[in-house]
Formats: sequence, C-alpha cells, structure tokens
Amino acid sequence: MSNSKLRTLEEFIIQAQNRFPGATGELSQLLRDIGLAAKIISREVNKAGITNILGSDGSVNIHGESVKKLDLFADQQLISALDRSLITCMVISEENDGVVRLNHEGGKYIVYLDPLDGSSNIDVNVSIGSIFSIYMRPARYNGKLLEEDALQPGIRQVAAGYVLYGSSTTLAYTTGMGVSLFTLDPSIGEFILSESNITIPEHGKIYSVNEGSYNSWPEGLKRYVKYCQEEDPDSGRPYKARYIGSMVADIHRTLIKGGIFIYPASKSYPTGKLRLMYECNPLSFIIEQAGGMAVDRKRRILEIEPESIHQNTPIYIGSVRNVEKVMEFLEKYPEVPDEVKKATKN
Ligand code: P6P
Repeated sequence: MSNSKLRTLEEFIIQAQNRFPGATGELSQLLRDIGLAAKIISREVNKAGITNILGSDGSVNIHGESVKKLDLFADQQLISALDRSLITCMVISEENDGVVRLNHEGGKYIVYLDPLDGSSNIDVNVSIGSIFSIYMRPARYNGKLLEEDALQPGIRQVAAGYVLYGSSTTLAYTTGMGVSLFTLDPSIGEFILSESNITIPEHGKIYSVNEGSYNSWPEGLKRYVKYCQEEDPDSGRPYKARYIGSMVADIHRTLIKGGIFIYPASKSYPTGKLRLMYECNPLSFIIEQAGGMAVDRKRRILEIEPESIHQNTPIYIGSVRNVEKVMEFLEKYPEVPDEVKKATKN
C-alpha cells in the first residue's frame, strides 16, 4: 500500500471526530493516549525475554524501585498516559484493588483497564493483551466524584477496545460506530488502519473453551460441546477446538474467523472467572458492534447492572448462531441439582 493510502490511528480518530461537529476532541485525545501507552507496552512485551522484565527479579533500578513485573509496568504506562491528558477522573484496573483517582478529578471519563490480560502466558511466548473500557462520568449537582459513579452497565460504554501483542501488535476499538482494526508498524512507530467496520461471521466452525473443566460444567454446555464434536458435514461439524488461554487472543480469532468463546460458571468459579467490567463488557461491546452476541447465560452481558468493580461473570460470546445454539442447549438441559444427581446414582 502506498504511503498516501496509509491511515494512522491518530488520523483515523481525528477524521472520525470531525464527523461530529460538536465533538470536543477529548475522547479522541483519550484514545490517542491509550495508543501511545500501547506502543510502549508492545516494545517491552516484545523484548521481555531479553531484558529479564519477567516477574520481579528482586533487583532495583536507579530510582530505588524494584524492577516491575510486566503487568504492573503496563498498568503504570496506561494510568500515567491517562493522567497526563487531564480528561480522565478515575481508573479501575485489575492491578489495583480500589479505584485510582487521578490528579485531575474534574476529568469527564472513567476508564477500566485490564493492563495485561493473560500475562501468565508471556513466559511461554503466548499472545497477551490490554483491554480498555471508557464511560462518561455521571453529572452530579455538587460535582463530587463517587466510587459508585464507576458502576455502570456495559451499554453505557462510550468506547472500548483491546491491544493484542502477538505475531504483530493489533489494536481494535469501537465508539459505537463499528469496529476498526489497526496494526503497529514498528519501523515508523504508528498503528496503521488494517480494516474498518469489521464484521464477525454470522456462524463459525470453531469453539473455544477450557475442556479441562468439563466435569464442572453445566449439563447444557457438556451437551453443546458433544454436539460440536459430532460428524455432520452439512453443518460443518465436527468444529475445530481452539483455546489459547488468553482472552484477547481467543476473542480476536473469534472476531476474525467466527465461532464461540466460552468461560462458564463452574464449581471452581461459581460466578465465572472473567471480570465483567474490564474483560467481558469491553470485549462484548466490540463483538456486538461487529454483529456478534455476548451473554452470561440468559442475559446480554452489556445489560448486567454491576454491583462491584471487580465482579466476575460467565460469558458465552461470538457469532450469533453459535451463541444462540449453546443457549438452546443450556435451556434444554437445565442444571440438575447435586442432590438429585446423587439420588439418581444410587
Ligand atoms: P483458564 C488469563 O489468565 C485469563 O484471565 C483470560 O485471559 C483467559 O481467557 C482465562 O483467564 C484463562 O483461564 O482457567 O482457562 O486458564
């Protein structure tokens, strides 16, 4: 592609903003800040094995700080980028128990972060990702900023996206007007538009779930996975099983190729393992904007009213027809209470 046709993330964001004459440019600035932090994180992730930034190795740098683990490094980079632009009042991140109030409490945005999702995989060079989710701060007559201001359902996100640090570094984001994909060109340090208005296939032939937890699954999910494995050439079954163990990578593949990603409630995780506010909501916003579907089992993920900033949720997400099919099985084979199971065994 000739240079004249290349569109950088910055150019794309500004052009998108110009379509809204009333836009103040603040959301554009916020997205550009996240893009900058992503470039810095990408550089560190891609040389982690060489610079021994894995884990905390106990050494101290010239400032007397212990060498940070990569996920804490990512957390710091993203939070300081958001702090610099003075338009974010509060950040909630997987790496911090409570909310992080930024110096400029007047900012109009609240940002959720999973700074480096799947970071346990980096030791074995498996793709990992950063996830962000952006809300407007609710207006209050006294202008106060309360922690509960962060408890908003996913349908109120103004923007969301992820960065995938894989064979290339890819950034995907949406502001509710479709999903655009960018690929980092390290030679010029810019994210270059690779696809705008991407759509997820209506049906896919890949199912993605950790089958090691099979015995603790809901009955309907066990039946659905057996359905995926049956021979039926007309419907393209048996489907392929793919599970990377890094949600951003599994969701990105699902966005591109279609299919379904599942992390159910189970005996080990009765309310699911994945976090609603900074994993499931932003990735569900992306998948819905691309024409897909995301539910916790019965409810649309984006309509879940959050009760706490770190709460978990089960998730079934991907192509519409695949999600609808698993919901059919969950409906048809409702949970059998343990005591009934025991009674029928004897
Ligand atoms: P399991 C990574 O730790 C993560 O939070 C997600 O990125 C990933 O989808 C999931 O957990 C993997 O969990 O239990 O299959 O190892």
